[in-house]
Amino acid sequence: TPMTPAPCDLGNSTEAIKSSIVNHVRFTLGAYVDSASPNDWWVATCLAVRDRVMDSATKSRTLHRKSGVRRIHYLSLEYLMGRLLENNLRNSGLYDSVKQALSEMGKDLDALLQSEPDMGLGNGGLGRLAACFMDSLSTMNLPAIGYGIHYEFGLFRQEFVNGRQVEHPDAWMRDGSPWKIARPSYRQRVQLYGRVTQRFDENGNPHAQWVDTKCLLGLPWDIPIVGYDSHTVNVLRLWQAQADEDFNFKIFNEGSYIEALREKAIAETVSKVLYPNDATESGKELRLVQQYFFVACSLADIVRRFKNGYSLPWSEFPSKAAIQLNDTHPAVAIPELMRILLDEENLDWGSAWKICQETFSYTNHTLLPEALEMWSVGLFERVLPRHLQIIYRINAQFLDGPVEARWPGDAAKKRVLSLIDERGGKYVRMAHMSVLGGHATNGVAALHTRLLCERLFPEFHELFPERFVNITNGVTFRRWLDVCNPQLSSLITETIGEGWKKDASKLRGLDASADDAGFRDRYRAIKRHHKVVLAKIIQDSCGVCVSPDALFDVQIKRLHEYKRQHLNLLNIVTLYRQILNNPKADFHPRVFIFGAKAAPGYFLAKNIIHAINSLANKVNNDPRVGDKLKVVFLPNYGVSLAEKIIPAADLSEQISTAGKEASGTGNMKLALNGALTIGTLDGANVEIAEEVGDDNIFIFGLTVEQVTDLKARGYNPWEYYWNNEALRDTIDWIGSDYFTGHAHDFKPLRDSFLEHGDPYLCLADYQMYVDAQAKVDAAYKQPELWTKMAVLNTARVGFFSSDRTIQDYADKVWKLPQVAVP
Ligand code: 26M
Repeated sequence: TPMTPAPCDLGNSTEAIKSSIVNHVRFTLGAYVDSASPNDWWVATCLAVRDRVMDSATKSRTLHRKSGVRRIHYLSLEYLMGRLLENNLRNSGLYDSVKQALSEMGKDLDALLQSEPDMGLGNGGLGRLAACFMDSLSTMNLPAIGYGIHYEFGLFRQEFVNGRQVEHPDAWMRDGSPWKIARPSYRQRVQLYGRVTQRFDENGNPHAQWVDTKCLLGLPWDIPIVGYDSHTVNVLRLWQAQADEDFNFKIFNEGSYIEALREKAIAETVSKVLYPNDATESGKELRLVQQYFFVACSLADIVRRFKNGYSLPWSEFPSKAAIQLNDTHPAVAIPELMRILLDEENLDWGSAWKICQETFSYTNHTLLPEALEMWSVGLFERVLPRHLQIIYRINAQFLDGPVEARWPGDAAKKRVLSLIDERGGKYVRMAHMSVLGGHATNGVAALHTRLLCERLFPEFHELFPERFVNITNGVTFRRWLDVCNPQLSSLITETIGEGWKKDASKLRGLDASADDAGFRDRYRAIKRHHKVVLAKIIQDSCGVCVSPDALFDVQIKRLHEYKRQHLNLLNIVTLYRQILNNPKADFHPRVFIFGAKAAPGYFLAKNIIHAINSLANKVNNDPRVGDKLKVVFLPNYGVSLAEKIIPAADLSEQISTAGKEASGTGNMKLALNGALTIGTLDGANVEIAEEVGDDNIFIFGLTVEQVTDLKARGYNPWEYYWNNEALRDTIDWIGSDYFTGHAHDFKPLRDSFLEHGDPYLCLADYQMYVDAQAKVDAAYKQPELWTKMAVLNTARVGFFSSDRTIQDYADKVWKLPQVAVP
């Protein structure tokens, strides 16, 4: 019998870690310790950590398989992971020993941590939420696999040239990544295009057969996800597209060597790049191919595990696998599972459909009509002919069954409920299909879920009220407090013990400290420390000198009209005028800090960036303004920059038009770190206000109902323009040549306010916003009051931990038990 040695424990002592790191420098990287580069040390450190984590990953996987519990499979086109080393060190408890080991070898851990490139495989909120969920799933001991695409290029790197956004490719992967492991034995083959014929099974029953297809291979890369103080290590499995060798060989043999390589290059474009939109549907074929590619690979992987792991009838599939659709982007999973069950496993329609509905659930992340995914039937039919047939049959059964029963003969109801939109061309409605093909649909904040039921899906809600649930978003307090603000994390632990790290509701224990002057001093000192660090970053990247004693007013999020960075701009221009008109006014110095990427094809968003940068250039260099006002737009906003800005923020701008922001999650991170919110009653702001109390937040603006009424009455921005002199002067100034020397530069922005109807009601909310900002100024002048409010924010936002969110999903949607890994 073969002799395999017992698995060895690598050990977590400083000495053991030192030798692991040195071994990786020598044997993995082939370098000498004396001459290894900083990157070599970083890679070797990651690998030393990975070695220790991989064993837990294998243990978790084995335990999950043996215990036979249901697993959650999270399907998402985006994962905005950011950097991994520091998070993995803090979560695994290896931080201190690794820091010590490196320092004994003359290396600085902090410098290594900062050299890691961001893993930016997402656009914004939706992608970052998926990353927070992966962290919480491992922490909460829930058996989970995240599935996504191994993009070669993540979200573009942003630069400003003369104040305008310029995009560059993000080559995060150029040198590989020590965190990912290829799993060639789990490679999958997927079909695309082709046509549908019939075949007969052994009983003579007809089945559809998908033939003459093109094939792609999917190579999985696994990234371990370490939970905090838990032994569960789940994996994130990302698929890379490759050419099908068999397919190529045929062409090789026909002598078209160069042609064959061209095919290979085309195949590989499928996982090449993340689409940089975060709210507008583009309808591009490659995007549909990306969606199907990763969905087909993931489902084949899930089905393989079910068939190999158990010998159970198909009806038991949902008891082993739950699948969550992160928005409609992976919704083609519904017809794909139907196709597998019908065409490959020979199930009848009714059984297959029941399995589908028990398996899937869907999270909606937006109500914006332009973001709702619709694929033209022609395109869909060309790429996925069999899936279109299945969708038509799902639709027919739905309209002739439950819809006809509920509203007999009502053609209008059928038009709005149909999976096919026929109001001008034929389109597949992916959101409709997602509601229909699963057992639960959730919104991401209380208000959002209400609007989902009342406005987006009123008829579906009438038919299936029990299917709709609210699960308010959350963020991981490990990254958004422990990692980015270790000083505050320590102060909290010193004050109330460390129970809050596993149960964030315990943060309420800090409530009493808000009245403790000594505690407030320490809290304020920590905030000031982070402001000094951020001031240095601002100096280095914007060349602007800002005072850490100024109020740091922060708006960081994707650039979109509904988020209203241009409302913020209107206020800043108004303040600028006030300062020039009244230099002696008692106004506390303020630094307006922006971070935002605009979708490359979003013209007005880019115009807003240019306007803010041009305003910054004027304000920052105007001697009449001095230190009273500074405006900075930090380039290339992303997870790592957020980790620097958030702990340093005094004020958090959450000023979307009521009813437009599904939840927001930056609002939670900022409140947790003691920034006060100035915000509208939108998304999770509503619940943040309920938690922190009305005295500890600055709420302004029209409510959802008021927005609806105003629009119904006929909103006319000109009325606000003519009735408000300050507003008129502000807009006229933006439309002048003052900021760049060219009056036409910001004509698109000016026209959006006046000529194009101001679709997001900036002018209607303007005065209320300016007034709320004046209250902020007054409060900031009372440091003890301000700090008290900030402390109460930290103390009262425990509800917004993604651990709570994930527990809600586990209880209400997935019905998953926790499985402790010993
Ligand atoms: C669409 C077409 C082509 C390419 C990309 C897209 C696309 C990508 C991302 C569309 C939407 C995308 O994300 C939407 C999103 O990020 N929504 C945000 O989700 C957060 C988490 O739930 C919420 O907090 C935000 O309010 C919501 O805007």
